[in-house]
Amino acid sequence: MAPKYKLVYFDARGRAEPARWVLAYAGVDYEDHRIPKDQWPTLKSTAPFGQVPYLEVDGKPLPQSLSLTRYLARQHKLVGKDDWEAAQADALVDYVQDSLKPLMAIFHEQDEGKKSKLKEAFVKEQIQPYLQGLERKLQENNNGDGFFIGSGPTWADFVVVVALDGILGMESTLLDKFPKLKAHNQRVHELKGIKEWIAKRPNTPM
Ligand SMILES: N[C@@H](CCC(=O)N[C@@H](CS)C(=O)NCC(=O)O)C(=O)O
Repeated sequence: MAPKYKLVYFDARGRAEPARWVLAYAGVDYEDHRIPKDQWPTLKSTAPFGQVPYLEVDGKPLPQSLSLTRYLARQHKLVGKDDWEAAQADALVDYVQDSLKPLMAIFHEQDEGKKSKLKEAFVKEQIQPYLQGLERKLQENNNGDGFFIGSGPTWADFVVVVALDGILGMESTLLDKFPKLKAHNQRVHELKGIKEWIAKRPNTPM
């Protein structure tokens, strides 16, 4: 029997969105449970490691966004065709995490003037070498006209596109100098399951 999945997070895309894309692409039913922020203080102690997201599989909890997304991807054959491809996908996901490190400081900055300066430095400078790296990596496979690894999408494509979508929200011209990445972004958005999810998902700022 198919396992029963419940994905627990806040009412946001954030760290849960790549897992939602894996489930959407795989066509799997699940409960997309969104905790209202005001209920979090009472629920925090019930979450594994006191954090979200976590995934319940037949009632058993699995914490850590990347671990649970990788688990779902493995369950639904979205990690690549062998260990080498799976390692390539892992490396790409780690690279994306590196690229997002400056976002925490932006998120926590209270002073609006400083916040907008940090944002500008992020989109104009800090993220740029990572975009170049992603463009180059994409080009190494199928001339950049397919997906990052192998012949079809892996969860790493979803992690990249979800992250870039967040940054495109800060700067809409972000990918203009990266034609392969830009086309890849559209290609992933058009995938069956992903397209329908994006059309129906709750509209949240993050
Ligand atoms: N490394 C963890 C980080 C989880 C995390 O920082 N979660 C935040 C929301 S994005 C959270 O639970 N914040 C509330 C809290 O820590 O009380 C993951 O990737 O799942």
